[in-house]
Amino acid sequence: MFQLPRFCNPRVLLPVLFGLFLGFASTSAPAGDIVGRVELIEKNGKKAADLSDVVVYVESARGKAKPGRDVVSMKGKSFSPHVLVVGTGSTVEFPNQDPILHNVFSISGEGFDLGLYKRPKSGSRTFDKPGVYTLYCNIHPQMSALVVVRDNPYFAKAAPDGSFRVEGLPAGDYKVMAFHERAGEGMPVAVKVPATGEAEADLSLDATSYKRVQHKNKYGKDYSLKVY
Ligand SMILES: [Cu+2]
Repeated sequence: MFQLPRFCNPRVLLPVLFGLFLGFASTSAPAGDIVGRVELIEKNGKKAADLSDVVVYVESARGKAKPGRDVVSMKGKSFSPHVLVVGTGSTVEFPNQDPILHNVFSISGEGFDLGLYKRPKSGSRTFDKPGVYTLYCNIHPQMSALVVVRDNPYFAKAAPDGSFRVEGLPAGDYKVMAFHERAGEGMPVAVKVPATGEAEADLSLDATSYKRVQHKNKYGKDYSLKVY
């Protein structure tokens, strides 16, 4: 009698096909990471010891940022985290964890004003446009925060030692840059990301010409001289 080859037997063939299917399903588009280290030269010419407020991001990259939800809390008359990086369309909550009133506002871009509230209330803002938003409190001049909004998903914050990893870029040529509030944006560094693995980039920021300027309140006036 005619016999089918053994691999046509469903008991053999089905597991093989299923295995192939799983293999394809787990194969996503090839992607590599950008890893490196950033340094920041302060006004006194010394290297900054804590780089955790540095944001690293990639220019000239396709791919839309995923909107997320993030939190910047107000505690002990301070915003935490001081620097946040998010994708366009993300909503940031600003819970007040202090028993005193705070008033988050920004004059960056269109500007916004969340008004006065205290614990346990919270306010929020959705950031639809890329950019760097400086946030203040209208009561406490010492309070400030930055929200960096990016329109592609390739960004990261540096670790305190300056190391960073931007994950999951399709293979290609990119420009990677760093930003810090005292230095602004540094010079872009060109990298070639492989289909798998890592590209390396070392970035440098210059804060030697930074001058601290006391910002105004939301009315464009000096803060009250009362010490808070
Ligand atoms: Cu405040």
